[in-house]
Amino acid sequence: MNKVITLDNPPVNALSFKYSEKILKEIEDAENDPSVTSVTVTGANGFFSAGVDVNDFQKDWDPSGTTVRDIIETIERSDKVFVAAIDGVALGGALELALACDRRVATPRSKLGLPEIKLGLIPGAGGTQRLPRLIPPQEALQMMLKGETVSAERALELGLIDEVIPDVMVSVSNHPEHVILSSASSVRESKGEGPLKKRRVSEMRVQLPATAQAFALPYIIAEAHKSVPPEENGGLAAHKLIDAVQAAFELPFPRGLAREYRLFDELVASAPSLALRHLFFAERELSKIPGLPPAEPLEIKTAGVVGGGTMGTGIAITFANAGIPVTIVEPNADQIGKSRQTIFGMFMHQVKRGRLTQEEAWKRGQSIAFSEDYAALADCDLVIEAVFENMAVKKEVFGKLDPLVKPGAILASNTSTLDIDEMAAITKRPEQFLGLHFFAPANIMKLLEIVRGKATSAQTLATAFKLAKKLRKVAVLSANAFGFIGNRMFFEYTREAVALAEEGVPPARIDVAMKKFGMAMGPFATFDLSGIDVFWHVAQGRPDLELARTPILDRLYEQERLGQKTGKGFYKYAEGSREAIRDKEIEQLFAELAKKAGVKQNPDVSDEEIASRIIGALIMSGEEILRDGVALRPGDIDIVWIYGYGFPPYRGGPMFYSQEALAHA
Ligand code: 3H9
Repeated sequence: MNKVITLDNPPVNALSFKYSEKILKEIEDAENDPSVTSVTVTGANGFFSAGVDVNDFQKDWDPSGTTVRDIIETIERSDKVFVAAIDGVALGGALELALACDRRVATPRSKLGLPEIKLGLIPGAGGTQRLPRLIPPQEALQMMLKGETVSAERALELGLIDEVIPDVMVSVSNHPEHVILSSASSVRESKGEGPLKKRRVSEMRVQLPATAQAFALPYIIAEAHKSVPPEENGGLAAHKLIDAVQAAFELPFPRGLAREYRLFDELVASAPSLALRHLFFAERELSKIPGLPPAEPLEIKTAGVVGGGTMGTGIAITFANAGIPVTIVEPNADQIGKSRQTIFGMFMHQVKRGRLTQEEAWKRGQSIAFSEDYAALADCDLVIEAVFENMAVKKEVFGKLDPLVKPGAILASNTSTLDIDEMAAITKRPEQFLGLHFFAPANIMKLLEIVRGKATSAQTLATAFKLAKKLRKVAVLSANAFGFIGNRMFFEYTREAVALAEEGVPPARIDVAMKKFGMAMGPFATFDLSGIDVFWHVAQGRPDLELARTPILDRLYEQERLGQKTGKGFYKYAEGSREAIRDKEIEQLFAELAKKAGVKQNPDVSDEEIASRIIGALIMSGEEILRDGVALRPGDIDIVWIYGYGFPPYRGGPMFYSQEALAHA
């Protein structure tokens, strides 16, 4: 008789300590029941399972209690045949459980992966030892290093599963026998013969590609180490993962497994993993808004964008990518031409890269329409304004839009600093008004700040969060305050960088120190990328801003040193190149300005001191934002800085970093 064991622990069937105990007991019962000859493990709630419950690591991870490892060891010892029947997501410890079974089958919609690296961990229930034995070892290594899922179809190609089965699993709980019959009858060794036999992955040998010689192993391992960041810069888990896979190549299974367990248990307590787990939970908190009454989100079926500049075009591409038809209103025919070209170029690039088929690219391109007339937006469910960052201009846009766009539709501004309420007041629908602050390039950057005006309704906010998910953005709620969360902090961050330059530290050195800290880009390189004029314009409107009081912005603006776009900013750029070249002129300019203002020179600071001053300013600003209620939680700020400003994820974001630093002070 076949016994079906269903993982059923809503929402995602996570294998917590407690739930693992229950499953272990079911498996032991099956083991002790002589009438049971085979066991099918499957999942309920539309998932196989998301793996081990990440909450368990937050407490004291105690592998001596019952974990998925015990379940797997029991399966491994059993003489009965185990089949993993996967429908939906099978991740982490759950896929490791499937790897310990004798057969694996999955429905076409299933996704399988070992994403532990994204939490700063490695697979810790045999995954690093079994996967390289089951599928080509280099594929196994890459799959675990990237932490990405594979489709059922790809899993079959790789040999990770034995068969893709149709939708039989969907009805598994109603017809438990059906699954094993279906899978068993279709996964026989040779069609139509005999019952399933044991086939333990742990007893297989790592299969090197036919061309590889014995010496290929050390080469593969050495190359892998070279391909990941250094241990101290976010690469800790990756290096440990490679060590564990090396053990799979070189050691007998039990010894390799012991090494994996040890490395995993070490990583659970490591600083990068704590930081990445903090971000995992922070990201899932984002849409939980305390005190907000529940509201049914509206469906956004069509969208409009006012302004066909870089930002408007990027926003339109984002909608097209999500399957939402979008109309760009742009009065300038030249600009329409440029926008069309950007869209065409971007989709062609995707086709060249093999990310989109020609047909799909064409379809997406066709879903972006252009018009010179606001009336084309009358039937849109949402219209986003992406015109010049100036209050008068924006008010004029909303003054025209509001009477034209159908009642009930949402109006949004893509402003990065301006007052949402002032714009909403122009319209007769302040409840359906909010800020949707995309980051440039809008079709690439994952961050979206949702800015809540004083009248923005719960339904409008719920719609924005739902839309963000569809657009594949990470949405963070901000109150309506100057610069919202990200840019307000960015001004403090850059002000401190400028202060250091005024004290005689070359901008290029400051950037190097910040990159060493882990920032994706230094502050001066960011100035040059965004355009000095952008900051200069913001400063004109906010003379109270400390950054606005530093004379350097005025001087650069006067000299038309606007950054990459003019070939000169805080760096020099060769014609057509984005490579920043250190520029002594800038250092002289800083020296002159400092002399005039009587700023004491102190160029001999260490890299650590540079980072600690700049990050310190960032943290102070974050604390202020929390006090003012602009951000809901420290974790929200962390997410903004990770996804919008290139803060290193392995440090958990500025607020988490400061909390950790305090804890260890
Ligand atoms: C591991 O397995 C270690 C082993 O190798 C070794 C052990 C010895 N734990 O994302 P969603 C919650 S490490 C706890 O909004 P979706 C999530 O917090 C683990 N909770 O939905 C949320 O809760 P709430 C390796 C989890 O449909 C709810 O489920 N596994 C876990 O967009 C819905 O989540 C991973 O890293 C979990 N493992 O996406 C998997 N997973 O409603 C990480 C989810 O209270 N998870 N929750 O806010 C995912 O990738 C996605 O959540 C998933 C669903 C694709 C499953």
